[in-house]
Amino acid sequence: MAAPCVRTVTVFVIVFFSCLAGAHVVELDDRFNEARKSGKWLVEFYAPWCGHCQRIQPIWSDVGEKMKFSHPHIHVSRLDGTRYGVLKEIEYLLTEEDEPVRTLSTLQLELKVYLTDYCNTSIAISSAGLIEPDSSLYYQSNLDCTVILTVNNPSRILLQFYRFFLEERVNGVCVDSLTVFDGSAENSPAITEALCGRVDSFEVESTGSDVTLVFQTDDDGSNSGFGIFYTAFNDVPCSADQFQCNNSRCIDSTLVCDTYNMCGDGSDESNCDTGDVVADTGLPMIAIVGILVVAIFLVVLLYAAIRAAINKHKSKKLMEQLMNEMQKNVSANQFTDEDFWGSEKNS
Ligand SMILES: [Ca+2]
Ligand SMILES: [Ca+2]
Repeated sequence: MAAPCVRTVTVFVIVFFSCLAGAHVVELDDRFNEARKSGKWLVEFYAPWCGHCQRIQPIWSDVGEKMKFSHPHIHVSRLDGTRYGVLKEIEYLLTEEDEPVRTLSTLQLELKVYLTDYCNTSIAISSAGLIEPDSSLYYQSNLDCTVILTVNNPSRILLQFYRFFLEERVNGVCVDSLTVFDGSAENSPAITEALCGRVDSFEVESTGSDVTLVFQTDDDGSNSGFGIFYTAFNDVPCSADQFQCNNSRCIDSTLVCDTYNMCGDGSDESNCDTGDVVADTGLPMIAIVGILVVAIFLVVLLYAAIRAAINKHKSKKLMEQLMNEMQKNVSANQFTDEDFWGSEKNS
């Protein structure tokens, strides 16, 4: 008797997801763990800041539209890997109950650090990478984890928090928290307060060559955690093997045009020949589509106006020709009284 119940719940979830994501591609969240047990799923794992993911989006929508008719039993969908613990630039998974997950394409970020693998140690960094609590969807309980990031002098460290969701405060107090200190110890000045709950994206930078991250959790409750890009940088002048960002940060030149915004202002990704319309113009796709629609409308309007003017001119010329013809005919057919009454009337 359990199967119909599961099926009913799944249908509800699918309809709800569809409302969020549009007609052809389902936007998933962590409820996918349950929903995927029903039928086949074709999933794009994406990151909002990922240029590859933005470029593939129109294609993915097209795939969703076509498969809705050609393979209606397969759900085409997408999942924000930065929010739900799976950080891979693009990954497609075809899943079916009792079948193993098949990975068709994977491109991993190379320098990924799971914070809890390095508790109470230091990590020497030289370029850039990503920090997450661990590899699971939800961070662990009962953590008291201190990690020091260190770079060579005179470099400093930029931390970009692009997602942050820890357990909400209880009675106004953080029960799980992350705090960043500007130095190599917890008694260094704090760069951030003890952060918890949901926090919008933000960035901080060290004044020296070290930052200390302190991640503490209580014995109950969890959430999706955080994602932090770290970048080693120094101020201008930049060396020969560095790229100078528009914000005057100097970063490793290998970080240019790799789709990751490691400058903090996006300038390391702003002049890349990627064919990414969204990144090149700085406009959201909806604005570009809107501009195209308005442009097409104006062209059609201009065409209609020109055709109307041409037709009006033609009509005027035709009317003039008709009037001339009529005047000629009238002149050629002038009748005298004799034409009507004959010669007898005059006699
Ligand atoms: Ca907790
Ligand atoms: Ca970059």
